[in-house]
Amino acid sequence: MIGPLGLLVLLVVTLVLVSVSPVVVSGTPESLPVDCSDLYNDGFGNSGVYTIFPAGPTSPVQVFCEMGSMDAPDSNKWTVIQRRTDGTINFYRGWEQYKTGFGQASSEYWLGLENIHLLTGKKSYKLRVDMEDFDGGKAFAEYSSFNVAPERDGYRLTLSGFKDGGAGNSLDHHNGQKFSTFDKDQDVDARNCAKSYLGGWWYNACHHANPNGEYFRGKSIFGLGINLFTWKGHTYSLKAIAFKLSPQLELDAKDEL
Ligand SMILES: [Ca+2]
Repeated sequence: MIGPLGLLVLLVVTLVLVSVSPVVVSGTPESLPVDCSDLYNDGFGNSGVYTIFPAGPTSPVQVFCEMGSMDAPDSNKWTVIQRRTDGTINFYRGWEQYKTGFGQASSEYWLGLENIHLLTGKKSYKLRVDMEDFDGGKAFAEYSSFNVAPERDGYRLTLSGFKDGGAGNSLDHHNGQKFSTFDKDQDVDARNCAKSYLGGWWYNACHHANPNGEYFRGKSIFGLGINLFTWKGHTYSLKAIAFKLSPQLELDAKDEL
């Protein structure tokens, strides 16, 4: 027979088992950070390089997170998917590289089409594109919605909700296009746009924006540089450009009403 002491021991053991079991369950794929917003909510408040898991536990990938300032805790937490700053990384690469990603999260990189596609499938994102010229000028463009389709649909780009930060709507020309590289021509032009303009991009016929073009310093040959037609035209290559995603917030939805 179990006496009162035995019952107490049994109760304590049961309570310990019940309270311990959720700890064992944590660490499941659902709890891994998908983007920088998740990391911020997990207590990581500083901007910098972090590991995220847009494709699940077996596929960690490094990104740069812009967490904003401590003074504005409700500001957007940006996951950088593309960044050019100084020309140290070669962006004239083939399909496999654009699919899986390349470069360094601490400097210049491309997150990879598969990762970007998986991200935009997990949450609804807005896109911000920040850019800078060689005279200290800055501009941006924002889109309230950004989506990249699966590879079987050519990683097709869908954008909407343009908001002008002085850079103009150059990306509109690329809305609805498939992604092209020099070894996979999916553009609508008779030429191979990626070969003609030295990048990998959602080329149309061919571009109003060439963020993955050759890194020149300012004035350069038509269309070959990091161009943004509606800001600096086709013969000026930008000093810096970055594409970043942040989850659509309820706050933004209210703002737009
Ligand atoms: Ca073509």
